[in-house]
Amino acid sequence: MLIRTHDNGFDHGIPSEITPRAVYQDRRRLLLQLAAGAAGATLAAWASREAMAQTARPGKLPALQTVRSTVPGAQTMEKLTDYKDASTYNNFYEFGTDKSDPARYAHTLVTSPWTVEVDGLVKKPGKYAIEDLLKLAAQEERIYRLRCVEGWSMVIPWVGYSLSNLVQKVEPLGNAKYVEFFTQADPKTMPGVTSQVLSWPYVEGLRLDEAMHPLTLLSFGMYGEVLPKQNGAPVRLVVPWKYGFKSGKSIVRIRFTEKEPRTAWNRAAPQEYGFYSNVNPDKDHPRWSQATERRIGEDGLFAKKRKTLMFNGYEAQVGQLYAGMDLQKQY
Ligand SMILES: Nc1nc2c(c(=O)[nH]1)N[C@H]1C(S)=C(S)[C@@H](COP(=O)(O)O)O[C@H]1N2
Ligand SMILES: [Mo]
Repeated sequence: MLIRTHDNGFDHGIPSEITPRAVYQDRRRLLLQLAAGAAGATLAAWASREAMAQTARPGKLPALQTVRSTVPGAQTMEKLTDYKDASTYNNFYEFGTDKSDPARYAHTLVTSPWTVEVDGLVKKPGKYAIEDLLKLAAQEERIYRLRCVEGWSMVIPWVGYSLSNLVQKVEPLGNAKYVEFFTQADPKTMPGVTSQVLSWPYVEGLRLDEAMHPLTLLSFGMYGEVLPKQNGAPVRLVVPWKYGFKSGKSIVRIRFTEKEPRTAWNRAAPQEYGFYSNVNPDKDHPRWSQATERRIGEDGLFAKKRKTLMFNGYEAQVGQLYAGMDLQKQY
């Protein structure tokens, strides 16, 4: 019965609101005991997922109503990264280059009112208030791995919907081949924007078919709540088969273009960061290997690192997007 109830993945809901704390803590203990006794890695994974589901929503920020995602690849049985790690170990250079800077300084970011402009090669350009964008499609919970180019990774229950919902709504013209994402760059509220470390605003890009892929998530939340500012509130991208830097935070404009966009990281170091930036254990960064990674919160600094998977483990879903391409040259 335990297995039947959870074999579709992560049943999130908002258990902390509907289940008294003592009840779910007891339930968690029972499930962990059960997992330990009955053994079997699969059952243990299920049980720990269940335990996580009972505690995942940290309860600090407004909750988001979600439905279970049916997109292939949007569920994983891996252990979730603790919310604390996911919200305190960040890259968001607009607030500084240290991993702890975003959690410390992002409180100054003003996320309301917020609008996202959609323009370029589309039939229906427009400006979306964040409230309207949020309601464009059902909010799904999707558990994605995100692997940073620096060699660490996390497993996060994101909330959002496929970017394709928005793309279809604005109707790209026939000559639109790429999508360019511009993020907020306000020196008054983002202290890092006065530094020279990148050219601002932070720009990212996807090929139109990548942007249309069902796994490409326009994300408004994580762990059942709206995004913390340090994770890219109020709206960011999550592209799970690409290195983390492709997942632009705090997006203000989405432009459809014919030409491949110049991205912020490609501008800063073209030898090191190509346009595609697909996770690829066989293509090293010029200064370090990409073959392994460290899972934040699980693999200690001295633990043997885990192997990085082609396309971050999403090869079955996205491999065909790159059929015939030389991934050593087009990285
Ligand atoms: N606007 C903006 N978006 C950004 C970045 C940034 O510096 N600025 N850093 C990227 C990098 S390098 C990573 S690894 C991820 C980290 O996302 P997380 O902090 O939510 O895990 O955000 C990406 N999005
Ligand atoms: Mo990154």
